[in-house]
Amino acid sequence: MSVKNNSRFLSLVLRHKPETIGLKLDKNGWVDVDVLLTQLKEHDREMTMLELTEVVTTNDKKRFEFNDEMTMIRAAQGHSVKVDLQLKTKRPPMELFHGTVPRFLPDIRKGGLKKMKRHAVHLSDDIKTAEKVGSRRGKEIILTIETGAMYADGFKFTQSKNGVWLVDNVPSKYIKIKE
Ligand code: HQG
Repeated sequence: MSVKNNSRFLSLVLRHKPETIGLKLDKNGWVDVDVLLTQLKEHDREMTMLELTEVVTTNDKKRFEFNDEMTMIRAAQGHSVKVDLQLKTKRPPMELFHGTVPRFLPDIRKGGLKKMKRHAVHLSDDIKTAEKVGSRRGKEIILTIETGAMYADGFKFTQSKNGVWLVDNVPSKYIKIKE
């Protein structure tokens, strides 16, 4: 199995469907590394510790993280299962970006950005990342979010270890749409 393939499968089990290989994430999203390797093997997705480490260190978006002792692993963000990542709230820059596609704009204009199936709305501090995120679904549109104003109004922001900014929702009044 290639590193990319392993990474995709880890995203599935560490963010969305741990039950696929009989795993249970703890309330903060962590899984014991030995248990993970055992369950992977039992479900014909065997990975060595070396291969697992390779996925964690080479992953383009640093999607996974080990604890300091490397006995536990979790996804850094992007979950659809309920987890509390226990991230500290943090003051965001004045503006952050979100990439989406035209077909979602009417609903976003009406109801703002919602977390949909994930645990939070994902924002980035660079336009390039937002372009990449949006272009997964079609011709991307970049939304500029007035996060400084949101922060002043009491919205809580966190930043995952891999740099993604997370917020529960973004009302439309803070969204500037460049078309
Ligand atoms: C849209 C991937 C209608 C939102 C990416 C987005 C990112 C609305 C989609 C990370 C809406 C949700 C996150 C509303 C938001 N009405 N549509 N009110 N509010 N939307 O995948 O930000 O490879 O959950 O614009 O690269 O696209 O998984 O979020 O298009 O980093 O690591 O609903 O996921 O990373 O889609 O992507 P998603 P996202 P990974």
